[in-house]
Amino acid sequence: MRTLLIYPQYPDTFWSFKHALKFVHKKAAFPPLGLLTIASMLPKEWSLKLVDLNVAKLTDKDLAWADCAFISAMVVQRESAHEVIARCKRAGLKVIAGGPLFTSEHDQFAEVDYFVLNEAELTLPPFLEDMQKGYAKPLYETSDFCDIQKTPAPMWELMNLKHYASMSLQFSRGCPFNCEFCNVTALFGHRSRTKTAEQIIAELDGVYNLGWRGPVFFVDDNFIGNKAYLKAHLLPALIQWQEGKKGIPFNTEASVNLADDQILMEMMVKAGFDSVFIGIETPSEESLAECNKQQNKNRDLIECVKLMQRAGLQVQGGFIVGFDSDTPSIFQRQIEFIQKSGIVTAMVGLLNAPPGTRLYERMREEGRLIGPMSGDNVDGTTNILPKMGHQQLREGYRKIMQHIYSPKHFYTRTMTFLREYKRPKIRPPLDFQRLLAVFRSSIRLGVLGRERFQYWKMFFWTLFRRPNLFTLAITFAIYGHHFRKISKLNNVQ
Ligand code: B12
Repeated sequence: MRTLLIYPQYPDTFWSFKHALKFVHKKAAFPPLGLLTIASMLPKEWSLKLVDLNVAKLTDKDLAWADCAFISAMVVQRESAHEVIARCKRAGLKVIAGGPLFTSEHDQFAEVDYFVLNEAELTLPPFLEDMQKGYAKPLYETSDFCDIQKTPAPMWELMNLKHYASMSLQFSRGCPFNCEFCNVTALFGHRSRTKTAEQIIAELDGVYNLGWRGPVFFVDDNFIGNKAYLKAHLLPALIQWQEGKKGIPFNTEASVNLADDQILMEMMVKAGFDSVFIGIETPSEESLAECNKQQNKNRDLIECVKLMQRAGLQVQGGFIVGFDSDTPSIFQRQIEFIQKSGIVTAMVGLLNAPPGTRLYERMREEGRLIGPMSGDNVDGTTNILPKMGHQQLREGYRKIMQHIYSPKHFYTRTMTFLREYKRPKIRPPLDFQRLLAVFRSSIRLGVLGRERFQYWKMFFWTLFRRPNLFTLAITFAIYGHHFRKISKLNNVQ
């Protein structure tokens, strides 16, 4: 069976990093891990070709070669997914679709031949078995969660490493918490299911042996869901793996209670972690109570962020406005929080209700659902009727984005962070592309950009005061450029 594994194109969004990737001559931030993983579950005798539309074109030759196409996507890739499916069908291919987009809205894709939904570890084997017998059904789904200790390592060799800024791998799925707006527990369960340390080391060896020398993103819903296993097994194994190697920093996603555990933070940093994405959401205790974000309540969130930064972990933060308890003062409070915390990469969005969440059910009961989600939670849209009124919420949101991404405040915040941050020992190598990025940024941002004054101020400040963080500072300047472009595109700048 000649098989295409196709990943549709992302639109130009906050997380696409499109305007930042140009500086380092990369085409996409991460490879499509879901497709690489299912590739390892397909029969060994099949011929496979990966086409990630974010880094390459789907050619007529590809379509003429193939018998079938396996497609994976997130909601944000909806439009491109429709186009890809239509092309595959015109070329006479059988289309098999799975992954988050199709799991949440398969009824919108009439042209797909077979839906293999939820976790492929459970749904793909029965599909393949039925297909080989000649009577595959149109839909395979499950409400069970698989044992990821049986998940095979992704088939890294299918991708072209040089197009990506970071690699990704997955240690765990699921999250012990129960936030009202989050669909992680519905999709992946409450219990943190972990791979073994041996599996992760084998996966890391896989990318390392292919020649990867750059950052690796652990794409876990909550990396610290099983702290005991981390401390006893995974982190010691990672610390040992890093010995004698250069330039493989890690980053991940975790809950804010990471700040309570100094030993865990120290071990993570020693293992190579240099940044974590944390769902901070809001400085309002009422709104935290409303969405049941227990782990963020009754604590000094700024101090938690600083503790992590001082330990050597850059904190990237998710923020939400539009909770029922939010009053008009929330916008200024969010601005002050973000500026004070030194969270440079602040993902601020309007409250949305993803299907499958308790929030979605509540909004439906209250008659406040107004349509499907856009899939991009930083575009200033929402699928619910906010209590404060859409106009006021949108205006307040625009005020936050204008403030935190204006050159003056963005660079001030970056310097707040650089003052606090403990430089990690494990850093990506300063290769030719990164050096070129410094040069490109000095022209694009320092000469042509409207932030030229702030750019040079930070450039020299870092050079003299925090020289070890110089390339990180330049990376932030480039991110700022991307975030401003996206805000403009979303009409919130
Ligand atoms: C890494 C990640 C990203 C990366 C993307 C990397 C990439 N190239 O794919 C980044 C940081 C860019 C990202 C961004 C966003 N993400 Co994201 N992301 C994740 C995360 C944490 C891990 C994804 C992953 O690699 N998983 C590991 C692989 C092995 O799992 P998988 O892809 O799901 O594949 C499994 C199954 O789905 C299935 N499968 C997948 N594809 C296919 C295809 C076929 C044919 C078959 C049979 C089976 C199958 O089999 C696999 C094995 O079980 C997930 C949460 C999660 N735990 O999955 C969210 C998640 C995918 N993201 C989500 C969202 C909403 C976003 C954002 C909009 C913003 C946000 N809130 O994060 C942006 C949009 C992207 C953009 N460019 O604008 C949602 C998607 C919801 C949806 N229904 O689409 C998720 C599920 C998180 C959530 N809580 O809702 N994200």
